[in-house]
Amino acid sequence: MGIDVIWINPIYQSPNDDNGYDISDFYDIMDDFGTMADFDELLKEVHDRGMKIILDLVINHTSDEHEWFLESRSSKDNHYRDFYIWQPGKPDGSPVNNWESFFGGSVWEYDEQTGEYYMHIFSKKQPDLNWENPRVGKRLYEMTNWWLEKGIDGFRVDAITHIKKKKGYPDLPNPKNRTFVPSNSGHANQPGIDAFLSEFVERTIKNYDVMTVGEAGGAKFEEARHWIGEEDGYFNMIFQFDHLGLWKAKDGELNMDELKKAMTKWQKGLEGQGWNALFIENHDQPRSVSTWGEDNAFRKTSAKAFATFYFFMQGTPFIYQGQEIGMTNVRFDSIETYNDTGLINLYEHETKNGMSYEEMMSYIWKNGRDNARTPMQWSSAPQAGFTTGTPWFGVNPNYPDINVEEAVKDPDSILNYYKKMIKLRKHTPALIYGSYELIAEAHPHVFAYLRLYKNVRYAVIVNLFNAATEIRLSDDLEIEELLLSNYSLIDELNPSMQLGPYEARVYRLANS
Ligand code: TEU
Repeated sequence: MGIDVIWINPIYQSPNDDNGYDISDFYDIMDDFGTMADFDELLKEVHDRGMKIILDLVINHTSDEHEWFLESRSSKDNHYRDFYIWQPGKPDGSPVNNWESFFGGSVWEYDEQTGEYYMHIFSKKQPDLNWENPRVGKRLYEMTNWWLEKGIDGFRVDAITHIKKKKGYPDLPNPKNRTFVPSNSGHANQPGIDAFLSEFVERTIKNYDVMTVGEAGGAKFEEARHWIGEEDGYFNMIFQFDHLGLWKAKDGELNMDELKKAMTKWQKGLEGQGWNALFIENHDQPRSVSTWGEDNAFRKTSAKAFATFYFFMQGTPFIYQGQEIGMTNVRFDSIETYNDTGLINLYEHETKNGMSYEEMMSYIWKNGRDNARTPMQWSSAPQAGFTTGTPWFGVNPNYPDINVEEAVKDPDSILNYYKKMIKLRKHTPALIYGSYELIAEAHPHVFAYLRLYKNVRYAVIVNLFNAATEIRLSDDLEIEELLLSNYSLIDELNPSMQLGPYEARVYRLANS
């Protein structure tokens, strides 16, 4: 495709309660994925091709099957007890506070053995590490450096905004009188997190020439410089989530106003200060073509439109596997078929509280993380060519039509469009280094921006809706050349443009 870096989701030893984000041995590879020798070979082969590999670094929690936790839970005076967050319950024996886990229910799990609760902001098989204990940090630095010494090229740092918890674990305001309340304000981006982060960075990644991207849910834009400042930020980039979910607004319609605001805020705000991580999909989100775009008649066109929209902004674009062939959401009939521990907890909780099976399944079909986790569709062979055995999770039944083999052959495919985008970006300094300027700000359907570098100018113009529309470029923007489009027959150089549904164009403009 022309990509430079591969980010692999966790492949460490894990009982796989949360797709490998529950690590039981940081120094070993999960059996399903092979051995350390296989990993070393992969690393070498990737490097031989001039590419790089970054791994997930999961240091907010471990698996409950990690030896530290096995020791920790064994007795109150064990050397590892304070590696995790243990608290007695309330006097009536109920959980320590009203914080709700991301995956449903309390963040506290009672442990018979020692009669105390441990904290887990994700599944109960993912106990949170106690970063207040300096010995935890030491062991994590050691492990991180071990991987860096091996020669990997960096990390995507998981859930890193959550490592500091609010002191004393107080109950959170609960105006709706729920059993548990969403608990971000107890553990996302808490004061004091900076001390943990600076030491971590000082002792590990700062000493290596690597690339890092922090998953920073809850990080405030105003504090972006701490996170990713060019000079002394913790990471090179962060994943922020301001733009996600905006397709849920207004009866499922895209909220253009908010989208323009969210993207532009980060684009303008980081200019000259730091670098954005650009993405519209990952393993925690439903498929973009099904949510932001349209996955039937306009699947190809809308996938390309949303690709164009984010790909030419300032920052490093990430592509999630399958996005490049327009893989779609999936509808499995039965909850039994699903895998995501968060979804299954939610299903149990909501159906117990009276939500109907149909309502629940349509929620899952639309929002579930498993939408993005069906096996990669390589070909029209059984199981989409992913395996000759039984795959770990159901294949999307649309694989005979949507697969890599097909996409490679079709000059008009989404895959070939991505290749063109990558090539164009790589060869156009303005699309890498240029500043960003939103244009047609008030247009309800078109997302348009300029990239400006020295006196060179480019315009990216995308109709993000399923209806034709028009737009007129202002007179000072003189079109010179159409560089890319997802439509074939267009009037190339007219400043008054008729745009078809999901039509996208990239132009080079006359120099300013
Ligand atoms: O996701 C973390 C996560 O869900 C939060 O950081 C959230 O996105 C954010 O706070 C929104 O406010 C990561 C992984 O991507 C996910 O797959 C794992 O399940 C999770 O961590 C636990 O390791």
